[in-house]
Amino acid sequence: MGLTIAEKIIKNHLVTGEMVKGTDIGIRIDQTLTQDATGTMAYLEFETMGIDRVRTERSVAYIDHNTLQTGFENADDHRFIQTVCKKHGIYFSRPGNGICHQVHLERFGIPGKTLIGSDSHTPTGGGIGMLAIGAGGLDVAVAMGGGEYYITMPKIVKVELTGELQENVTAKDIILEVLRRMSVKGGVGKIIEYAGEGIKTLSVPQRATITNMGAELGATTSIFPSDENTLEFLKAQGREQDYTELKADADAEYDEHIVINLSELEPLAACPHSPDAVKPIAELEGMVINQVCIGSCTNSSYTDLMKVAHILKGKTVADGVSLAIAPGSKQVLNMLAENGALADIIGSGARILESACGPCIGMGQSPNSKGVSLRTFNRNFLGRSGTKDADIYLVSPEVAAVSALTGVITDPRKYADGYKVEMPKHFLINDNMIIEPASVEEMDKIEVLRGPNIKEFPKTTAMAENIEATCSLKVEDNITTDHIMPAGAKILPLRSNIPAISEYCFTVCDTEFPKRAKALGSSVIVGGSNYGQGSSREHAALAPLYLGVKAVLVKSFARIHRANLINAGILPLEFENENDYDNIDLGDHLAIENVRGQIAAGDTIVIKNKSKNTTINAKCSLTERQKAIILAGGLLNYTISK
Ligand code: MIC
Ligand code: SF4
Repeated sequence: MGLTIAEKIIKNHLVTGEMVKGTDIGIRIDQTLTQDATGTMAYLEFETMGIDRVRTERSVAYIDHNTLQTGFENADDHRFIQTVCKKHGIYFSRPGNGICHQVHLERFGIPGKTLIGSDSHTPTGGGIGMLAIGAGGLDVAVAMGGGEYYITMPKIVKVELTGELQENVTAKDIILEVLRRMSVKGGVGKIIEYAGEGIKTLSVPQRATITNMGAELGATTSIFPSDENTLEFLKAQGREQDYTELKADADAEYDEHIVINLSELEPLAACPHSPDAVKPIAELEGMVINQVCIGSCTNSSYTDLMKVAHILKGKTVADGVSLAIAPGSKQVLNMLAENGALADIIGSGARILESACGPCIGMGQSPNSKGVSLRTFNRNFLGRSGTKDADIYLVSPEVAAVSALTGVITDPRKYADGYKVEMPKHFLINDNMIIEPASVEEMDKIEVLRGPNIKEFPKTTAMAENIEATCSLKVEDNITTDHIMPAGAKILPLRSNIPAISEYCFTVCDTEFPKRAKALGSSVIVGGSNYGQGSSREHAALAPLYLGVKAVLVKSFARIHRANLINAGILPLEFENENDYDNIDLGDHLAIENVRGQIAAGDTIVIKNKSKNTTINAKCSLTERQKAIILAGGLLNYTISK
């Protein structure tokens, strides 16, 4: 039987297990990336492991999230990461150099290699044919130390693209269509592989838009073949030597098959508050908007912004609209500056932001009360923009730019004029914002600088014999990590301070939660399906850990968050019978007797609801390794003990 692209890469990197779907495998990791909001913790964890120098082919740390410096915290964290990198063999991308995924694609991504990153949009690398997976910081720390990365061997979905996009219908509309069809949980346990004649019409940046937002499907990752377009991109980045061809075998077998005819696609938008609430722009046309934001790791490439500049040239942003634009990288911004496109953007009245995540993670540009904001980003979860009652629509740069001019949601096909952005033959290459690590001889001389905001990784203890706990929170389906551990300009600076950041845990849903959980001392969170979707932030597990949460009992989990709970030593439980969700209420007293024995014995954990005098069975399908991690009180304890 032939292999798919993902299977070929996995086969080449397989260390533990066999490529049998649904079973656990350990793969060798060639490259890692971190960003600053998850990186501080990841490097603290790396330091705790006591390894001198990273054992990957390439590890890069980016500063792109926490760039709004309203106090000493973020600058201190940047300095900490910079010095850790210098000492331990990690490349450091300075603030201003751009968003991790965009820069990694431009300067480091290599087809056929494995990459894990402490950011859920790491699958952006799939656009260049990498097996690129988002993970918790601790998993990335372990991979930097040369450890394998464990995943459940995913099913493979073939998304076959036929036809060709009409003018002003874009790669963003392709991924929105996939989201419309598959939903935010449709990708769990799956890799999405793109194939078909239509992919030949898509450049690497367009493919990266698609694989980037594949994170919103809950998928393990998404991947495109590496072909002539990949070669063209790598050549233009001066990295022709990194090219290898990658394609699926003709007789490769897939678990699902979806066909999308690009010629029939129309401009789409994801409506509030979920990336899969997709509607045609035609249905939303005429809606008055207050803000437009263009940028993020989904849509901030050179080609995206050249198109935006073309649309804005000689025009003025509508009276009632604030247009903010954050180019994805210094390379993009520099090229726009050199060729004059930046002048066209500025001339229209757009507000130019630095090359960073910015408004995508609520770092500035929160919309007005009840504001309508069109964003080229990938997530529109409630409150993420910083304004809880704002409505965020996720759209393509084309929809965003034309709507910024008209002041209402507008179908960009009306603005079609035949203009096509040419892929540059040579991108502007200047890696002066990437600092190389110290040599092996010099590394001992480097002092790691820590600011007062940096607190230690919370210490965990081995799992107790019994759990006695109270239900401290009951939440619905599709809870995101933005609910569990909100981000934004006020909270993000506390990412390296678990005691302080824990005060905000779940406050989007229930402002009393942190106080209540702490007072209870030992508690359980109950939730619905797809619990923990969204980001890779391990803080969504570390803050509950700090607040005394011992287990999370839900209908189903999102992949990265479940892994983060296990890494933190919190027991991830799923109702065997989903109706039991109704049999637990806030404040119920729960008991799991002989929990260590139950975990070791098998898949079912019996929970006694002492308040209702009932018994609930929960699934706890852990691999032997995961059992050992949970029993040890988390991955860090487990790794150190090994
Ligand atoms: C996000 O887009 O939600 C983030 C912010 O990039 C997160 C990482 C984080 O919370 O630091 C992610 O996607 O993993
Ligand atoms: Fe940054 Fe937004 Fe991309 Fe997350 S999704 S990495 S916050 S740009």
